[in-house]
Amino acid sequence: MAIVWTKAVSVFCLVLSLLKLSSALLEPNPFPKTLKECYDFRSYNMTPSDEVALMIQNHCFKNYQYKQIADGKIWTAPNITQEGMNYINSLFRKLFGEIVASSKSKHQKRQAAVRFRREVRSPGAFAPFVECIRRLYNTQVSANMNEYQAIASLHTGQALQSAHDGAAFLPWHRIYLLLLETACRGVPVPYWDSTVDHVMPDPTRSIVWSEQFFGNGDGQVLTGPFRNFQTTVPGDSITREIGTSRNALFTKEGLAAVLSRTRYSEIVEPKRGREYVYSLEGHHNGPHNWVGGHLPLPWVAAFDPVFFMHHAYVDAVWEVFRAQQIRNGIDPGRDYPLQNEPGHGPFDIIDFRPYFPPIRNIDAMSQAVARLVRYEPFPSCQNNCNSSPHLTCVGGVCMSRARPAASPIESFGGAAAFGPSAQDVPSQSRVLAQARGPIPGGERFRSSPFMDTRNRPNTIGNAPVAPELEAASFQARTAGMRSKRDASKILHYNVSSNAHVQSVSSLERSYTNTFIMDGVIDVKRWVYVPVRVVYNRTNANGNDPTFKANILKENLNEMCRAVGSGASKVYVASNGLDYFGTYKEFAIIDERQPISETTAAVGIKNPDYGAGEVMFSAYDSCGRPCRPFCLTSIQGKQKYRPCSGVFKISSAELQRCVCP
Ligand SMILES: [Cu+2]
Repeated sequence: MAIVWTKAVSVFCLVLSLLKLSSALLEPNPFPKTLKECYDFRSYNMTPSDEVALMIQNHCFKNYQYKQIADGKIWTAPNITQEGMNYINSLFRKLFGEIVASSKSKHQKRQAAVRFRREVRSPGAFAPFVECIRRLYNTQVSANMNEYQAIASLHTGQALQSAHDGAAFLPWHRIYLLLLETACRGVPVPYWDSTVDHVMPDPTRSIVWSEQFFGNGDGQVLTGPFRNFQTTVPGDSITREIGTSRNALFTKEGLAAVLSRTRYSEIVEPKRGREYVYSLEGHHNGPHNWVGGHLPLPWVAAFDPVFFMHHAYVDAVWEVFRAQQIRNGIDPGRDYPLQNEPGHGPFDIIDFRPYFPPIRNIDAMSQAVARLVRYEPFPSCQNNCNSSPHLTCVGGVCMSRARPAASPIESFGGAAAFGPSAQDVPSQSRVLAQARGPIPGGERFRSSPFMDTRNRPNTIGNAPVAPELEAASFQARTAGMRSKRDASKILHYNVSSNAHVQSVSSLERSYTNTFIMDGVIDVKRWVYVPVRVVYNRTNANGNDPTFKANILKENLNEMCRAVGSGASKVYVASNGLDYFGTYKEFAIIDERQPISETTAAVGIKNPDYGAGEVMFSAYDSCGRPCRPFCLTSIQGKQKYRPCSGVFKISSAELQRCVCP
């Protein structure tokens, strides 16, 4: 292993933004007041470190953006027609009627209609759900959208921030599942227990990836009940690439780790370092990433119905946790963290933007809501794997059966599409997926706590892992290694988890941007600004305390290790302050040089679509932030000066009228 960081070094990289542009004019601006206040407040009386600096940056920006959206200054929801809104509103009305009835039934001893969710492979569990999903998919709400797509569209935009990375994750998705069941007139969503796939020698062989269940898992979905499903982007057919991320499916070890905790705050995000292994949301990320294709991309994940079956399992795990809390004398309806990210507070309205149902996060934690659902116990050898013909008891645990070898999808390419030896043989589904290019879906879910070394590299070339997620995944890996031991102490699982550290260089990967601006995917709304990146390597005795690295040296070695060439990435991002849009690009710098300089082209709002305000930020592959410098004119001389990184974007023509 080549160790590039022979001694602790601190990095001082400068971002130098160019002033003049062909189509847009940028004018340096100070930080918006509330953003500045957040930075000041968060960094007050604190020993600055680079790791903390990036966290403060992210937190403050998220906070600011949330306020901007709440004030109606940014529009994030996808284009949805009035008919679509009416449809969703009618579903919410029905659901709230049921919740109200359920909250009264405790006193009146009246049983509300209970949705009995069963494992997807249990006899009779899957067919009624399929029937409903296909009905919703074949019913238009408006010319450009069917009922299923209208529901899937709720899992996009700003709502994603209030639905993920925090305590509201579980209540939000609980309401979401109930909403789909309301659309299905009470037909329950079956849950997909992927731990029974994980214990297979090769989980990609599972029966669920056959036309009997979810359809094919390699490329565009061409078989099974969801074949040829599309998102609302024209021509965007749902795609999968199972077993090609580094993440493991849901594991017994992950389940045991979550259930080893007693308080809600212990199993919800944000969790860093070794505590990540207790995060239910963290383990939920695993199957999203493992399935690949659309599922790892929050903006479009819900367009694949596998999303809902996976989330029903996550909800089931939460329900087991809640039952355990009740036995321990904790009221799960009141056990909520005190400190929360914006949108995740107990009294924040549950965020289904552009619909704001009259229900708060804490309300969705109530037993009145929980009582609407009952779960079949997880398949175990004791319950004969719920009598499923597709599960078998092996070594004390239920394991999924493999799909028949001659599954139709595998005959498309004339050979098996799965398996290590056959993965290069193109199947029709794979060829179609390859031809369509990257999915315009935004950033990925964070990496899960456990990795699976059996997984193969992604060959279709979908959107790669975003840089900050790479860093998080390092922490997750170390956490995973440690608590796997903790978890096995608790429950003595005998199953090999196949979860090991896997090191993959990300240098050759590109970053795929979403081109989503104000809820619309459109490349014309973006223009590009050249940003100069100057990477200045000084030793640890450098005299700038702000940039003094105090991350452990070993961590630096692991996190920031280059591939031996000395080349490393610096990420440059633009974040809209008064529009909803993020763009990220990276520049390759040479760490062997004392000073390395390069330029990255970063997308910002096209001023043809109106003036805007943008903030640039940059950080290296270790998460150490850069300092922005702006080109300013002082007494007729062009000079770089420290600045906020915030710019006003206005059109060049407009500017010409003002300046003679
Ligand atoms: Cu989600």
